[in-house]
Amino acid sequence: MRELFETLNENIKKHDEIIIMTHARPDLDGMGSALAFSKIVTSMKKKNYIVFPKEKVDRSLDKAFKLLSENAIEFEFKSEEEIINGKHNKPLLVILDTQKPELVESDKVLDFINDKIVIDHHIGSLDTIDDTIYKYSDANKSSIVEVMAEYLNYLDLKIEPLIMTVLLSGMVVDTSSFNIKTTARTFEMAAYLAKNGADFVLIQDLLKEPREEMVKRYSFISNSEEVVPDVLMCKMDDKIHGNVDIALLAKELLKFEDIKASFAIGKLSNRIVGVSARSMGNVNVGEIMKKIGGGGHLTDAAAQIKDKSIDEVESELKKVIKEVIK
Ligand SMILES: [Mn+2]
Repeated sequence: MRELFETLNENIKKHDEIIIMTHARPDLDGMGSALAFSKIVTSMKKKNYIVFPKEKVDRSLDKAFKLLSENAIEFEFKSEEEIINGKHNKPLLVILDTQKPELVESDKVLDFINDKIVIDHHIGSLDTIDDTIYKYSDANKSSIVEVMAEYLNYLDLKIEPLIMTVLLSGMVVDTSSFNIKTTARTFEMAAYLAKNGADFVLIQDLLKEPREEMVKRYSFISNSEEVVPDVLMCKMDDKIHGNVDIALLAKELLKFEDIKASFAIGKLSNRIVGVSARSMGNVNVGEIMKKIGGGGHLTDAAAQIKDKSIDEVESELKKVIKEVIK
C-alpha cells in the first residue's frame, strides 16, 4: 500500500489538476472514496474535481450528498462535456472502484486523459484499463473506502467527520455489514474511521430504506426457489430495477438458514438482464457467473446479459448451477 500512496503523492505533485472518476451509477463506496480523495488532493493544494454522475440511483448516496451540502461541505463536480471541451494543464485521472473501461462514469473522459491511476478491489478480467501510470488492484480489500482510510491514516490527515461517516457507510455496504470480504485490517480501518468521527447512528439513517421497497423485496423472496439443495434463486418481476436492488435481494436470500449460495435475477434495462450472486464461500459464485458471461469473487459475483429475456436467463442459470453444484 505504501507504494500506492507514494505514487499518488508523487503524481498529485507532478500534475496540475486531478480528475476523479468512479463507476457509473455510483454507490457509497465509489463516490464516498471520490469525496475523500478530493479532500486529500485539496489538502495538497491541487485543483481537483469529480466527474459528475449521469445517473444517480443510490438513495443512500443521495441522502449523504444532502447532508454534506446542509453542512456546507462542498466539492467541485464537472460534467463529461465540461471536461472534454475544457482546456487542461497536466491533468491526472484517478479512477476509483472499477478497472473496467465499460463500467466507468465516462468512457470519453477515460479516452481523453492520458495519465491515469486506477485503484480497485474487484477481480481483474481481460478487459481492464491498462494504459495506466499505476494500477492498484487488490481483491482482498473490502472496499475502496478502506483504501482511502489507509491513505488518510498514512497522511495523518484529518477531514470532516461527516465524510468519515460516508466512508464507513460505504464499508458497511460493500461488506454486507462486515459479513463478507472482511479482514482484520478492515475492522482496524473501521475503528480508525470511528475514532475520527464516523457516526454509527447516522450510518443507520443513511442506509434505511422506504417500507414499500422492503415489502416488495420480501414479496420476491417469498417466490424464491431452491434450485439445488441449499441454493436459493429469486426472479424479480418484469419491471426495470437498479443493480443495487438485485444485489440486495441476493444478499438477503443468503441470510436464510442452511443457504450456502443465492442468486437474484432482474431486468436492468429493456435490453439487459442482471444477475447477482452471493455465497458463504463453499460455492464459487464467481465461476458460475463466468459461465453465463459475468464474473466476480468466490463469494460475490454478478453478470449482465444482453438481449435475453429474464426467463431465458433464469433457465440458463439453473442449468449452470445444476452442473456446477452437485
Ligand atoms: Mn466497491
